[in-house]
Amino acid sequence: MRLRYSPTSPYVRKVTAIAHELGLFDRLELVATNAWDPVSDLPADNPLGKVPTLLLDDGEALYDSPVICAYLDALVGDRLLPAGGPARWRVLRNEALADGVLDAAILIFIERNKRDEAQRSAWWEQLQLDTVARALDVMEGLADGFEVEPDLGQLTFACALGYLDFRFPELEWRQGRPALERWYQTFASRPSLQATTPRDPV
Ligand SMILES: N[C@@H](CCC(=O)N[C@@H](CS)C(=O)NCC(=O)O)C(=O)O
Repeated sequence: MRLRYSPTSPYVRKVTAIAHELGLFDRLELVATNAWDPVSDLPADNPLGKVPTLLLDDGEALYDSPVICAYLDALVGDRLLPAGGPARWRVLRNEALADGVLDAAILIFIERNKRDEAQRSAWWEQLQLDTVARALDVMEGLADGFEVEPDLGQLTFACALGYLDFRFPELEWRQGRPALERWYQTFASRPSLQATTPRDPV
């Protein structure tokens, strides 16, 4: 399998962390891809022009990160995403919650770093910040109830919080969220997360 990736994408991190958890990382051939390059060939594999994109050995392309993670998990027999029952929907909902934090944070990152200053909108940025804050408050309420065994939802939570630490330390997400902080402090030491901690390329 070939994974089109960029080194700082939190969605890519999610996929690679899950691959580590499942013992599949060595089966991924990593293909560095700049999704922002206007002449990138990425759209030939993924018309949405986004990483992560997983290319299967039969030529099929899978996107986006929830689909890729579910695929990898199915390969090894549903270890991080329960096959059915209420637990499945809870895990998927938690994944969507943390993905939503990432979606809003990425929009802020784009606004601040890729958009001309004259075009930036404080109103738009505030909408995204409010989304992040609301989602984090819900995550705070969920953190104490997490199972000891990791699942896809928890791993996505960790990638979202890691991304906030990486790009938005000034948001101080730990402030007023002691349960989430406590949970993350332990959970972030998992080898899969240590191996994928985001860093700017040197
Ligand atoms: N919902 C997608 C989001 C992926 C995404 O937004 N990736 C970013 C990199 S962090 C990207 O490729 N952006 C390029 C673009 O939007 O043109 C997923 O979960 O995979």
